[in-house]
Amino acid sequence: MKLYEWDFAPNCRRVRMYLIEKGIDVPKVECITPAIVLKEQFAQQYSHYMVPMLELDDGTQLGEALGIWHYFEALHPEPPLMGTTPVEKAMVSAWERRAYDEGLIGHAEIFRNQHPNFVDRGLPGHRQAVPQIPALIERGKLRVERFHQKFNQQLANNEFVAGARFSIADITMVTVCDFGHALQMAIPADAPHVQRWYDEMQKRPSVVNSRPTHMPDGSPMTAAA
Ligand SMILES: N[C@@H](CCC(=O)N[C@@H](CS)C(=O)NCC(=O)O)C(=O)O
Repeated sequence: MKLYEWDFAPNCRRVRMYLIEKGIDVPKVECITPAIVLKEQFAQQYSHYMVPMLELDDGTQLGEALGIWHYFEALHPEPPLMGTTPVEKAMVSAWERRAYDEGLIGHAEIFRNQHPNFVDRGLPGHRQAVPQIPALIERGKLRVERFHQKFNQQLANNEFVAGARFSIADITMVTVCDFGHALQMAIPADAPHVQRWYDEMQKRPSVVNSRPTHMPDGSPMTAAA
């Protein structure tokens, strides 16, 4: 089994943090070149052309962080990270999806539409040119503002993102906050409950040990304050 990934990529971190929480060790293959393009060999091998991708020993390729989580959750149910009761499972899925759609994609809109290495690569997973759209940078910022307000409200009444237990919703949310830090977008001062939760998260080895080591340009990554 091998996990194909890119150290900086937020979606790869979602899987790394999950694996550490579960205590599962999977050999990793770094797939990015210094020009911040996925290696040609990986592109030849995997038609979806995105990381993370988990390749099983029989050659089966599992894509999407969510798909990879489901695979491991079925094999290793303890500790549960995707909920146990019907209500808990629904809440975890909903809050994880909100963190992804509103937080991760909001930041990705800013990152991909402004980074000089992503000219004509406005979306991941395409080998044909996809132009950057500068207007999406401003829209991404609005999306991120609304995301922090929504999660601040949720965390005012809950210890963890989806309720009383740490879950994949927290994993995606940590990833989003640190992606924001890399883009120099701190947790806003008017989101104190997000900041309280974020500070608590720093006590988890999975958070500390899954952090990317380098920015896309190769400079060392610093921890958020
Ligand atoms: N929906 C996918 C998204 C995967 C994705 O967007 N991966 C990005 C890295 S975060 C990627 O492969 N980027 C390669 C590129 O931009 O060329 C998931 O949740 O795993």
